[in-house]
Amino acid sequence: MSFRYYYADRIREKMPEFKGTDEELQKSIDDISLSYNSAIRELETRLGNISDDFDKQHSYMPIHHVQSRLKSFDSLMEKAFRYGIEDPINNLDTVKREILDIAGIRVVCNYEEDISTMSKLLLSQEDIEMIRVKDYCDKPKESGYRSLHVVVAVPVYLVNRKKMVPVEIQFQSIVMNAWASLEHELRYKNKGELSQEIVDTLKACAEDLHRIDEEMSRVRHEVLDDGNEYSEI
Ligand code: 0O2
Repeated sequence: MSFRYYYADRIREKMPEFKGTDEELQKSIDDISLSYNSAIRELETRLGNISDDFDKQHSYMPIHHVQSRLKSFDSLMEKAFRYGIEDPINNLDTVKREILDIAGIRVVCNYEEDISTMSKLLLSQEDIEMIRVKDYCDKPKESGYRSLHVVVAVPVYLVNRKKMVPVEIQFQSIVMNAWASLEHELRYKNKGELSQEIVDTLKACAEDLHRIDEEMSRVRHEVLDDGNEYSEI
């Protein structure tokens, strides 16, 4: 996992409108880094534990790999403006309340069916609160993007307090992740702008890949039916 910390002097340079002292700014942003990085670590541990236990019981690991990130401060402020939060640097409590993907985890599963297995197992933990679900597997985005987005609040225990911290978890299959990574890279390289022809081609690729995802899953079941003991939970 990669921890990211925010630095008051760098933020102050870009956002001189912050009304407090450098120490006050550092204190608020330290609080964000600490809480959200801890929440990411907590969830990564839980996902690892579930995956290990699942492997023990079924000789199969549904998770291929996990990526995580703390949103960059620039991108957090840009999103806050987009959400209509006025003067976000001086209203960090509102930013924390409204922006739910400050901490993000991407759980890349082998097959599409593993997405529901893993998300259900995680959400069945009694101290995890579900805040929001966006199912782009069932209803892909206009671009062709597929993924299950779940925002949860996870308890984080600090020196003398417990905080519930929101984290956005994106559950994807390897195939969904391959498309999203390449499409993101192409869009980013082109500063967010792609011609309609390219957009249409990428959407067609997403649909082709979805068929491949389903076919791989079908093949998997054929192989499993041939004697492997694993059965779905
Ligand atoms: P990053 O770098 O991943 O953080 P928003 O659209 O951000 O105003 P919301 O509700 O967060 O509001 O959006 P959504 O669509 O539920 O989730 C946004 C995230 O999903 C994006 O994060 C991407 O990671 C991913 N995503 C959504 N649509 C697409 C898509 O068409 N292509 C790809 N490759 N990824 C997508 P950010 O914030 O863009 O960036």
